[in-house]
Amino acid sequence: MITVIAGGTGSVKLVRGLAALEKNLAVICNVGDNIWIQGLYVCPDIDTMLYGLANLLDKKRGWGIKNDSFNCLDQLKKTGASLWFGLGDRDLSTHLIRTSMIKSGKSLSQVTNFFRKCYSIPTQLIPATDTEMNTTIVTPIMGDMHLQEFWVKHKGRPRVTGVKFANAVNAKANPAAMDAISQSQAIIIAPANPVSSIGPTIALPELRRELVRNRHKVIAISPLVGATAVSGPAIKYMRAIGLDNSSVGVATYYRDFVSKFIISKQDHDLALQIEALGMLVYETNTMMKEKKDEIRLCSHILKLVEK
Ligand code: FO1
Repeated sequence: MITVIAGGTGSVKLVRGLAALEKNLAVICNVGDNIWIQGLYVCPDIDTMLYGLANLLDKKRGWGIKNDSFNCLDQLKKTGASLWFGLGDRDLSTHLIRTSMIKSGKSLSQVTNFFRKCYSIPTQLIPATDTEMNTTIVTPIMGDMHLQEFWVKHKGRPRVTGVKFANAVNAKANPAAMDAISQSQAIIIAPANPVSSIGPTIALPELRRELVRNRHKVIAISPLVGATAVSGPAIKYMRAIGLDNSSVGVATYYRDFVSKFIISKQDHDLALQIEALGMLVYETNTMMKEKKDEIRLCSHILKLVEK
């Protein structure tokens, strides 16, 4: 069994590639970007994974359902609601069902498994925790705000001086995630925003301890090529928490629990600095533009697992 620790869009590509090569796959999903909007519980990274694996994802946007419309949102705006979060009409069906299941006492794990079965997805999808927690962005001028407020409402513009994972210390790691880590042949950290996509999961104390215990099995792929993030505000968050804005910064963030680190060939010059953190470094083409790139990178990763 292979377990992936995942975030949103970039992670879907990796999981799709791995799923094509390995049947027994589990994905531990980020829950830090979950948010209540208009009384609905929205779980963007879980949904991106569900839609991506069900071939429903709007690949251009990287979130939501392809060919979706926004009539409900437009109508809500006509009633004066301040709606800065783009909930599509089809996507809304997920949030409506999820919210009613959660309100009737089901856990996020049960709800996620329900959707997984609806879409006939063989990969196990495990929310990192069933406890509600969220990622807070610290800005010096506008104060603390939810990650979605920072990224979507304020378009990622405010200066950032910190990132906090509210409630992570009190959140119980999902027992299924703990089992997946201990029983897997390898744990793969997807090439995702290290702070906002992977950060909330590794901030769960029990889960982090389990990763540290299994460090020899943990492989990470850097989401950076040079000082550029493949997408999103990774560099901004990394700087805010005092990390170097390069693959060395990502490796430093993961050093306690990662033993093999994959970087872009273009970052060859950083290999020695990363090795000095006690990791084996592998260089390859880490970009996944097309399906064949997903398979190529994942085959490379699986070869490292066999070593
Ligand atoms: N991202 C945006 O930039 N604008 C949106 O209006 C938006 C809506 C949205 C709705 C559902 C969903 O699952 C994701 C959505 N995202 C939107 C993406 C999301 O903000 C982030 O990119 C992820 O949380 C980070 O992985």
